[in-house]
Amino acid sequence: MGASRLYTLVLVLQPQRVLLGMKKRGFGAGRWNGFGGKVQEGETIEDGAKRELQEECGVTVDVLHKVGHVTFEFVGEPELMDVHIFRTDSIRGTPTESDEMRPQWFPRDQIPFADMWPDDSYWFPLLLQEKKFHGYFKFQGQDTILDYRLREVDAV
Ligand code: 8OG
Repeated sequence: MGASRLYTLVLVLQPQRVLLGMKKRGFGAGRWNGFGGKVQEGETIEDGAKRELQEECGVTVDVLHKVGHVTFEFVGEPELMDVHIFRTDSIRGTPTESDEMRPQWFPRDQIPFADMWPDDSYWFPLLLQEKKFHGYFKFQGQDTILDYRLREVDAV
């Protein structure tokens, strides 16, 4: 254990609503999520986050705020997933469906946790309160959390 791979995740949070996308294929298919993916060689984590947001729902963003860093371990998988989570409230363009994601706005009090990754129920409340956090979740398969740690931090 020890090797990890960098991923991004962007949540667009506005005063009354949150933008999520239904993942249409691949890892996490069938779940609502923010937008993101693997950081590519030669790009910064933040640039990777902006690129994925644009590729997956067709919108651009000037400023991203770092809000969280969560590490995922999947039993039997040698590589940890190191996910850097960002928030923004202002996007340019209209969210548009892509091959990977079908975007939809949700009222802040109607977030579809039952159809999201199970760890999101733990850290989304912190995100919605504009708090910053570090977390670790150990999964058995994609539905069962065996162990976790989550704490608020002053800086990500
Ligand atoms: O490239 P790909 O779409 O496979 O990248 C995975 C995306 O899913 C990336 O944005 C990180 C994100 N992601 C996980 N695990 C979890 C999770 O438990 N909760 C949420 N909300 N997102 C996750 O890889």
